[in-house]
Amino acid sequence: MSKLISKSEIEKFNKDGAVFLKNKFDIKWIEKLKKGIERDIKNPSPRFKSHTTKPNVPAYLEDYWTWDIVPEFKDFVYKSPYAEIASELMSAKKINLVMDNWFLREAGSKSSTPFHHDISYFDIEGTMCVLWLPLQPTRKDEGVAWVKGSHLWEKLFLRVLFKDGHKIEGSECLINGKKYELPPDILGNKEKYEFLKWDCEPGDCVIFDMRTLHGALSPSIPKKTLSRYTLRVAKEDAKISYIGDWTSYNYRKAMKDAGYKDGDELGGKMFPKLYEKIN
Ligand SMILES: O=C(O)CCC(=O)C(=O)O
Repeated sequence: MSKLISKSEIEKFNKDGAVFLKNKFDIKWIEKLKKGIERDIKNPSPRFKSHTTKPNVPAYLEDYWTWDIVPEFKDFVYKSPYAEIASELMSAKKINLVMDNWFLREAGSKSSTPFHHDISYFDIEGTMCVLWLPLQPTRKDEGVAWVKGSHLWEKLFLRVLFKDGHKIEGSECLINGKKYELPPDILGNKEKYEFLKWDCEPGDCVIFDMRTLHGALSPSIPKKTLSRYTLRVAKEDAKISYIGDWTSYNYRKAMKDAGYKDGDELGGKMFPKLYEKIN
């Protein structure tokens, strides 16, 4: 029986590929994550980057895989209600961490999020979901929009770089029997799709399926600096699955060095267990 979310929220997540959840996170978590971003910006990981190519203009910034170096993020990952909420949404017995990120669009930034789905960026397959947690009030046109139902298309798309220009990485290919295609031109064909987007107050969030396409739909330029924390987790069916070199990121080496092999279940240092259902 679900305790933290309703049956209709679970149905929406399964049917639409993204669900808006009102006021699920205490404001203390929001304040903590903002402090985490401030700390990270002062002392970023080697993965920190700006997606804005022009110098001296408001930027779109990101760091990722910092949960074990920023104490505020570690606290959120292990102690916030997210892992349990995710277990209810995905009917999971067990939840393991996949990866965290934060994104920050400085006031006036013209850089935006390309349409993509997260599944292609990870050497993991199985049932996974993503938390998108805005840390300031964020109007629906200032954030991200989700393509309703796109998690059920049974398609895998090549990854798109967030850097201005939104270059597609690699070319169509077949890996481990799976076809990776060019992503559809969502912005050029908006009338073909149904979009989901929500106004969010601090404490509200969107949780979406790892396969759901999402990106910035509107060219709206934020008047205030906006940031969000995102966190990917997996159900017990998830396994390590190294995909093509077109997705080679610097953490694949860390995964291989730590001994993760194709077909391994998630666990250990990089993908710790966050929640397990009792009985
Ligand atoms: O919030 C953003 O700016 C981008 C989030 C996103 O696309 C993701 O986490 O996959």
